[in-house]
Amino acid sequence: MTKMNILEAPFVKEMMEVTANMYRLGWDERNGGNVSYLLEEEEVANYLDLTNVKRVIPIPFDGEKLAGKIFIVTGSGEYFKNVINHPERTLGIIRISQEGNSVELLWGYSEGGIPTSELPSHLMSHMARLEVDPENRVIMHCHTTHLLAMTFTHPLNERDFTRTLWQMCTECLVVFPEGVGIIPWIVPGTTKIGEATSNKMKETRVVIWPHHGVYGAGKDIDETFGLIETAEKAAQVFTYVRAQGEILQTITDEQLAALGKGFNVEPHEGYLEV
Ligand code: 2HA
Ligand code: ZN
Repeated sequence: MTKMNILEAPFVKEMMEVTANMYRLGWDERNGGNVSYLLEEEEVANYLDLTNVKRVIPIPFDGEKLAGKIFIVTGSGEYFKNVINHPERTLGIIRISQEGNSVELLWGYSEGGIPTSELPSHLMSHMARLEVDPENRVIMHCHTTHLLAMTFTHPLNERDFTRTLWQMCTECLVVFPEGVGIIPWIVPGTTKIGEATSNKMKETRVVIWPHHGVYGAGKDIDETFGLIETAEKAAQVFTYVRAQGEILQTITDEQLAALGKGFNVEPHEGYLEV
């Protein structure tokens, strides 16, 4: 069967578009940020011969729970700025090996590249999210400017941080009723930060990396981007509010609770005083 052109595949186009948007918004300077997207085997088979493994790339952690699963992932060291013009070099389609200790390259990384240095955090987060939500397909990391800045000026406890974000824009509680998770500062790219991030991902789809950036999870690219965009917008408003001066009024806990009822979402237990 003749295969369709992979550069026309919706999942490749979505990766090109979302990385361009993230770059445009200033969230991904230089090689900052990474995205991984779980694909359906049948979908990929329309474009690629799945028996044609171009390279086998070892991974330094146990990915066995995801054996056989196929992801499109941004490449290590690549700039989001360049994905739109060089998808074949900057993106790769990988399949997790049966042993879970390597990935099989099916397409991309055309100049010898490898998956993002944050692959441990991505794959461990996929495992964690799939356990609580089988529909989860996307993990996204970026350096959202205002959320990052907030990790210097706001207490880093999850309840307070979540409450502040919820108060900054009415939409926030509806978009992330479970709140945001926050891990300690840890060296990026490590299995340790992957474990910390994925543990949080069992409870929240937004995980803040202090003084670094944010992780988001969702069922598709749009939803995950929208989630990060909403949290980042709240952090931007927080920045303006702080710069403008004294806070004279805010959304009350009663109003936040009413919002949850109105939109049929359950705010994180104990986060509202009502
Ligand atoms: O891949 O953002 O966290 C570059 C990074 C590391
Ligand atoms: Zn980063």
